[in-house]
Amino acid sequence: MKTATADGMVIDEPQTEETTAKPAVKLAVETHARATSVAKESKIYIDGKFYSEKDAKVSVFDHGLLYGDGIFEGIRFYNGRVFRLEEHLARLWDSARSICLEIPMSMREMTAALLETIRQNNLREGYIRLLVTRGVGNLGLNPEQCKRPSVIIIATTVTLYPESVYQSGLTVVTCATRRTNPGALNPAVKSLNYLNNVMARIEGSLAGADEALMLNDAGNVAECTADNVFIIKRGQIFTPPITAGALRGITRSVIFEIAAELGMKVAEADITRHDVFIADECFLTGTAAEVIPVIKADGRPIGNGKPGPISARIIARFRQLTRETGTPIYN
Ligand code: PXG
Repeated sequence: MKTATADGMVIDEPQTEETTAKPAVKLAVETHARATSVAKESKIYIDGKFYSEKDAKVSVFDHGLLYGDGIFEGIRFYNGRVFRLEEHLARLWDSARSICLEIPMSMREMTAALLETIRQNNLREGYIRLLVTRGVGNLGLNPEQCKRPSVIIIATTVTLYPESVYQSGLTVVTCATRRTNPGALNPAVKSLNYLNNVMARIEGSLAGADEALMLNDAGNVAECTADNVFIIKRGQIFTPPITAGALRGITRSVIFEIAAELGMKVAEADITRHDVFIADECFLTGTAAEVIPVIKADGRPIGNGKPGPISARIIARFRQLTRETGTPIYN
């Protein structure tokens, strides 16, 4: 059954018939209900319609799947408000322009679709994954065959790290996998091709670290696999410039604002591993990770090996901003 929303979007109602396959072996006694049996199915937006998780599918000929040809955003919402929505959409449109992809709706329509997706899922706190794929084409990589890009919006809950890690801090290692050279694929484009980051993430995990520090071709720090990097030395805050191969992180830009409020300035400067080793404090920023202290890099404790006081002040202010500002979802 289909219902139209106030925004004119069509929603596929969840099917009522039982579609789950019967288990091959039925347990004689169910001692307690499993979480999966009561978990609410999320509703996923694909090209103007909402689908249940099991029906939310894309074509195997979508170039997003075949070539990682597409773009995405990860966006958080807190306390019934979407945090920095305009900035995320502006970056999405920049990514699209850079790869010659035409987003098949206006920014206003995208905002309406995104807010409606959160409402459909009855969430006040969570994470949005917004994708625009090149769309369905043939097996050739030429995007001319792809007639229409697809828009997918997934709203879910998220806890990347437990609260204790924000208190105790993360460990990082430098990985051998270099951040892609901007001349090959510019890291400023938030594309669906994240294999470079995935490889770095695997290296970090194999080395037993929480995150991996990625260097650029010049050997300077670019960023971590899904987060920007900041260091603090003698009361001054530094972060690599975008030209070092860092994504223009939305959380990164919030740190610039918070620093100014605290009477500090963030210098965009090339940073080496040495600079990280001798830093007094270090923290990472990202939509999913938020602002999180780093206490060890390549086995060297940073500062006294504990999250630093300036990082703590920045984290506190960041949390306040996330709870008190943003685009309202309900009203
Ligand atoms: N660098 C890269 C490479 C990223 O992908 C950031 C920095 C931080 O940017 P924002 O705008 O979020 O402050 C990102 C963020 C995750 C995850 O699970 C995050 C990203 C992509 C994929 C997964 O944390 N993007």
